[in-house]
Amino acid sequence: MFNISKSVVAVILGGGAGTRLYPLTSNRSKPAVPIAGKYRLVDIPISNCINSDINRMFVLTQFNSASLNKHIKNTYHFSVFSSAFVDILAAEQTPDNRSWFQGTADAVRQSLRHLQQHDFEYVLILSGDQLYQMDFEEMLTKHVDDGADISIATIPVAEREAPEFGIMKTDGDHLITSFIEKPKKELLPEWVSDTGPEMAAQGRHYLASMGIYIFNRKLLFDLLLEESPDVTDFGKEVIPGSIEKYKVVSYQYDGYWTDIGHIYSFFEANIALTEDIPTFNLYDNVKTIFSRARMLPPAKISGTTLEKTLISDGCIITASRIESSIVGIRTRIGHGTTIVSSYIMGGDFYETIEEMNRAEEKGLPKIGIGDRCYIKNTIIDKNCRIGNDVRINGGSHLKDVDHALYTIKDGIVVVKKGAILPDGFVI
Ligand code: ADQ
Ligand code: ADP
Repeated sequence: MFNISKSVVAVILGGGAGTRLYPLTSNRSKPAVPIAGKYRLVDIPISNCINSDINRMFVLTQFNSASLNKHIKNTYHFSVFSSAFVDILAAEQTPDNRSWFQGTADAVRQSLRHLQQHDFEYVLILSGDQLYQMDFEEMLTKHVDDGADISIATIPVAEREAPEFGIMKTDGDHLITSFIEKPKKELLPEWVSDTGPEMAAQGRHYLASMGIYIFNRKLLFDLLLEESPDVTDFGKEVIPGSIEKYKVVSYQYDGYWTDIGHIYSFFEANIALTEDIPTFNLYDNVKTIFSRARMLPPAKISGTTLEKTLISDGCIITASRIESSIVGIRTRIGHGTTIVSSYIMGGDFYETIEEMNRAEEKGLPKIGIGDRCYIKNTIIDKNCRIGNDVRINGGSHLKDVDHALYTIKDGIVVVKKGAILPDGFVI
């Protein structure tokens, strides 16, 4: 029997060029993007690892933002007696490599010289932009029992989503027999699988890769350094190229899992947390989502009707109504304001009364959201100053745009970090 904490090292893919979550990633690396009011994206894979007893983790990121560093440094403190760590590996120029990570496999290849200093038998490769709670120990046990070289976590998906994923077919023993990365819609009929009666009843006939892989140590090093030193991507090259040569096995997962790598899916997954019984459970006694323990005061709310809303620590709210929304740490919201289906990320600090008065003298709104505003289908990044009587009515009637203060993508308005929207501003 293996000891999971001693035999596994996890590598979390923290993002490429970062265009998909733009503008949330214009000032910070993707793993540092705030989610669910008080967490960061990277807390999800890290928490899944910790809850699975995997406690040596590398976070690979294209650039090393101050907020990511600070978050990791202030959050994940392990005992001096354990070998646990979370290390950020940012793409770096070295004498023999002058480029950024060219893709997921290239990112892992460049991290191998850091990995090789540790003792382990298996590498767990994870995406940094997915919302799920998964027990990796179960996946690893199956990997070992099957005598697999590579295991891929898979989930049944419907026809509409299938073209966004790597789709595979397996034999009766879950051995992957063929794999296609992001198939065109017209090819889908050839890729139908038996996903079980429950999944089939939901129309989920395609077995998709979750982008979660277990590799045997030696194979990963041999593959990326000797056999295919030029491949750059797991989904496009490494996985399809390994099916014939190695024992590549599917681990089918039937729980909740969603990709949050695009503004719309990120928005939807956050708002879904406000449901009465959300599919992603933050309120679990065992599968804790870890994040930074901040010494923030309780939220203070006055005269506000709250419907299906998550309010984070340290907020000061006197709004009229907030509905199906997430309100992040230290958010201030003024009188008479209504917020519907929105994610307000909050603030990194409080302004003092003097600072607010000085800002007002200069005609600058306070940090937070002013009085009598109406905000719908919007993400407001941290430290924004939204004046009084501002109206932001996001929705599919709006065209995509990249404005200096905000963007609109798929009907979702994203107000950029630190943006100042003056009194009466309308989007
Ligand atoms: P995608 O998610 O489209 O498909 P990709 O863009 O390679 O694949 O991203 C995978 C993960 O790696 C993401 O978390 C991304 O942010 C990160 N990443 C991308 N480029 C990176 C780089 N250069 N450096 C560091 N991190 C990087 C993949 C698989 C599909 C599978 C889906 C499931 O290729 O087969 O179905 O994931 O979401
Ligand atoms: P979080 O609570 O979201 O984890 P961080 O502690 O990472 O926030 O970020 C707080 C940021 O706010 C830090 O970069 C800090 O320098 C900045 N900050 C704190 N107080 C002030 C202030 N009064 N004015 C401007 N920036 C501040």
